[in-house]
Amino acid sequence: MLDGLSSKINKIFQNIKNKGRVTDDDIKQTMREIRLVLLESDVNYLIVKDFIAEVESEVRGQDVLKSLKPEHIIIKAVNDKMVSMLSSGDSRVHFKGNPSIVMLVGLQGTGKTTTAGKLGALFNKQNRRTMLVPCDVKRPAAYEQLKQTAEKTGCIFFGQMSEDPEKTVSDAVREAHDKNIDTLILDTAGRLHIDEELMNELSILEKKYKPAEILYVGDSMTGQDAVSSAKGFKEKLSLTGIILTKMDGDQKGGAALSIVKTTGCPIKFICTGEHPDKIEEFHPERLVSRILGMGDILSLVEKAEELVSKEKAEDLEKKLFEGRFDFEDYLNQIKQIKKMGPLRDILKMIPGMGSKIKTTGDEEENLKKVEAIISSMTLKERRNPVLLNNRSRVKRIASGSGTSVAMVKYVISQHKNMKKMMSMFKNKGFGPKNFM
Ligand SMILES: Nc1nc2c(ncn2[C@@H]2O[C@H](COP(=O)(O)OP(=O)(O)OP(=O)(O)O)[C@@H](O)[C@H]2O)c(=O)[nH]1
Ligand SMILES: [Mg+2]
Repeated sequence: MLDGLSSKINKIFQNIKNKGRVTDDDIKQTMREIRLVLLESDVNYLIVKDFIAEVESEVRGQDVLKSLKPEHIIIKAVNDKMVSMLSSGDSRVHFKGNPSIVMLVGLQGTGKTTTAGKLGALFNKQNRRTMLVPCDVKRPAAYEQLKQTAEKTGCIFFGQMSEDPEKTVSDAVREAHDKNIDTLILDTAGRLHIDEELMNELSILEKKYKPAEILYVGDSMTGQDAVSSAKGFKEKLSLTGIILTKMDGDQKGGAALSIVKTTGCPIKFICTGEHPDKIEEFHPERLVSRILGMGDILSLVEKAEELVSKEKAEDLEKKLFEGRFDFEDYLNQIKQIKKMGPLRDILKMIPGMGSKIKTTGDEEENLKKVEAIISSMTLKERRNPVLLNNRSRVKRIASGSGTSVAMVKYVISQHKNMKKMMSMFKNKGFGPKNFM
């Protein structure tokens, strides 16, 4: 996500770091470079202008020329101003009304229908009962698409669509009352351009049903087009927030960085893929720390906490240091890592890694192979790796896991090395505490 922007900004920071003290010219040059990177990332030029002016005034106010660590002052100023550029009011969803109605609006193909399912699944996890309501009468296939989306995401689907969206919603509200459904997500029609007919249709729904949330769904890959159409929707409807989709593409970041300032609406969610769980609540400070290569340690910790209990982690640490870490533990670790999602997503969240690590997908493949190899060991072998100093066992594991003898030997030697390293630490008087 926003990798290009991230690596360019990091290069600028690295240049200042290498300088030590900075001169007035260095600051000017740095501001020019940041300006260029933002413009190249398709951020609106007026927003860039204000942003640079604010960062520069902040940096100079901190007496950056006398500082021994000027890069800290500059990074902090960029960080703070970017967070404020991405913040506007409250980015939580506010449910109100019975049922609470969440209306999704946006141009054609931006991801409304897909997002309706993702949001419904997310709301259901928060103990709500969500029904998806088809309000797109324009495109004949839209009904079926939403129906399938509902099935995929475990949402209830409202099947009695009428020719008139107003009647559809009124029937859906009645059904919600009958079936104890507390949340409706309206999947509205898209258009290639903003037009009267669509806006009238949406305005009528807004006036009549007063949705708790009207969320504009914008395709971040379209950059400034997403921003200008958001502005168009905002003029006709009381948008309460923005959802940016397709943040997984190699888009430049312009949409994310301009849309809040342009519309005055908070971004509430970002979507990073087609899969139903590729939706995240939006936290400006987290996105900025990802862009600035400081990692997203909070998201990482949250993810890890969901999966590993504290006791389990401590237990594992003890085993490692006492040299009792066998293949059974190894396998458990691999399973935990896989549960956290693709390896490259995890690596990016680690501070300092973001801009440096280019993952190729090989890691993922290797992890799968290692898992297959350990799975092909007997429980006895896993618990007692010494047994693996045996050619026929190694051969059996290689054919059982569909890998090679060399690969099996490699995994065994890696495990040995790890144990050796840990016992070295132990002998030098290190213990788990030194690493906390
Ligand atoms: N990569 C990626 N693709 C997405 C994301 N969200 C949606 N898509 C894809 O974008 C395409 C359009 O999505 P839809 O949900 O049909 O868009 P829509 O706004 O409902 O389109 P209309 O109903 O025609 O206006 C589909 O192929 C989706 O799979 C995302 O976050 N990442
Ligand atoms: Mg749709």
